[in-house]
Amino acid sequence: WSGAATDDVLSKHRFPKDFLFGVASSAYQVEGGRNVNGNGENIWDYFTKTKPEKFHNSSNGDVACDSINKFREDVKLVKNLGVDFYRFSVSWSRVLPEGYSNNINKDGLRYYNDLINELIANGIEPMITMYHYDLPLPLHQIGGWTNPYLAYYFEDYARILFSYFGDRVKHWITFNGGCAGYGEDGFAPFLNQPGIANYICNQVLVLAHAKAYHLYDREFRMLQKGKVGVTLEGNWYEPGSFAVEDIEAAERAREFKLGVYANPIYHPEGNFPKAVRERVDNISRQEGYLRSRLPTFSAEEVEYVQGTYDFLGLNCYTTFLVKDAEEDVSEKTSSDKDIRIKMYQDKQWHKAKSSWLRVYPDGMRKMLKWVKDKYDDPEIIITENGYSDNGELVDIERIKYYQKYLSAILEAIHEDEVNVRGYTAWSLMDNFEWIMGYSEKFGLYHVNFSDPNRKRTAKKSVDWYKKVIRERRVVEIKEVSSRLKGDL
Ligand code: PNW
Repeated sequence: WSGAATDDVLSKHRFPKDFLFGVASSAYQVEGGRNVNGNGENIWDYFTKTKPEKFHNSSNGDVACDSINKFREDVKLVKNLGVDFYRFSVSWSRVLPEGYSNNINKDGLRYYNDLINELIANGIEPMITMYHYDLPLPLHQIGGWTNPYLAYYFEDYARILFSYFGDRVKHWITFNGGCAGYGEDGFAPFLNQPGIANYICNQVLVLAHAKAYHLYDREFRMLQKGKVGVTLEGNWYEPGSFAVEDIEAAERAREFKLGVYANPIYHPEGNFPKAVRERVDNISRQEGYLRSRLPTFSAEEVEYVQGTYDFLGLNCYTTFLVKDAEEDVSEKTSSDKDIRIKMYQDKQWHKAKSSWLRVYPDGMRKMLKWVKDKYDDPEIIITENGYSDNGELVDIERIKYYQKYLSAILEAIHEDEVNVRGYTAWSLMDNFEWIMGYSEKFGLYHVNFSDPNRKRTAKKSVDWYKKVIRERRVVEIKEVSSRLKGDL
């Protein structure tokens, strides 16, 4: 028994000293206060009103968790967890009501200023997502993320955020996720032009991110000394069998889902992944298009975008199984056709409330290793990970989920030497879950949505996560179960 050996054994079960723990939310999902003076309309305001049938119970985020009025209480909840940082997003249309930089809403600025100061006064680091799916309506009306000028307007918006908040904010996430709602019908703006709109959006988003990054480099980094990155969907795609075609199909899925965003920014060579380029070019030709549906980056753009990161944010919830599919030329244009796969999940994996969310923690570890190998070992922050249910206060399944996924992250850190620097639980509290409205709950805190006061109550997972953070290790459920017994 040497002391060193015991330390080593112990350390494998611990998070590194400088590892950061956090908790997340996003503006439209929690803030409410959509109808206050000076606030502009965004695509969620617009579509929840004009297409209420798209949303569970026709619900909307007009009030949501009312965080616009209750942010000081929210900060108390965050503080109670003992986390290092709070990841929240700024509502673009609250700061710039029309999306453009000529009209700044003072009340909007004041809100985020107050929130940032309240966090810092409580020893919590603010981590800001600049864009979490909530595009100002006027920008949608000029084509949204299919309009290349959005990259310029995003740069202007970024400038305003860096200028007003950059003295105190040291972690910036330009974008959350990707082009949801451009290639399917399950998300605003419900464009549903698969194989076309999502690829254009993809390119514009990547360019907009790069513009914001370069702006920070040129004008803010020296003084503010923060970090800028992007958050991407980091769900894992696992081959459905050992067959070579299925192994290749899973790799194709990763490149089409994550690689199209990550490759231009994080891959040493930049640009869209080669396999994506080839397939979309070929299939576009077969389909009779006179040009590829996948936009091209010029050589200057490839260089401009490549390397524009200080860290990579990953939202990782689940795993999909992938099988190769038959080529079917008669099928109409879509990115699914381009990828040519069948995607499914194993019915044996425990299912959460959300239709897409099944528990397979090894996917987290595999994704982290894949990203490390593919993109030259970047600094990674898990910016979302969480479990949905009906909102039970005794949320044993959520604790089990977190326990398993955090163990997978520890393995990635200690066994695979992946450079994971932080972890963020989604979400601080139950909130507006996009088209699912208030029917799926991801919160550590329960919110009573029929109470005008939107009362918050800690779930059992709060106790558990607090202990994890305090002790910097994955706490077993039985270690908090004495306190749970009365409830079980
Ligand atoms: C996240 N998938 O996105 C969002 O960033 C959050 O706003 C949201 O509340 C959370 O998911 C829970 O739904 C995801 O296809 C998008 O597996 C897609 C997937 C998962 C999460």
